Amino acid sequence: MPTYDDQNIFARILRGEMPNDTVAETDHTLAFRDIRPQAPVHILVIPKGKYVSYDDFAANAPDAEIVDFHRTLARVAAQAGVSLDKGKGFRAITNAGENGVQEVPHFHMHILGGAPMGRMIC
Ligand code: D5M
Repeated sequence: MPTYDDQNIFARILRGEMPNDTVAETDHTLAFRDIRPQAPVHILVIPKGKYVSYDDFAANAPDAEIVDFHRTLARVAAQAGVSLDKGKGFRAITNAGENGVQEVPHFHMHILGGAPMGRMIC
């Protein structure tokens, strides 16, 4: 697992060093709008803990942080009007590492919705 880089942009957001458009916050999780939206709704959900990628988070985060992360993601999707009970659905994805084309090395999931996403290649 790569070493966590304290200077990555999401670490700076969590330290309050960078502005962001927060939509939800809990003790363990922060959700904010993506600065380069690729869909009408494009929100990033990140743990406050220092996890490089999905596999780091899933293997090493305490259960309470993992549960809070997923509950927050679902709540944010509902608040944004894209959950199945409020809207027409969404895509939740994470990019990990070089082949996943992960730009920011702090684990995050993208919520994408508000329009049909198109079929994925697999
Ligand atoms: O995607 C990283 C995502 O993070 C990409 O969609 C742009 C977004 N990004 C980068 N900097 C910011 C700031 N400052 N605020 C909000 N969103 C940001 P990935 O390829 O999954 O690592």
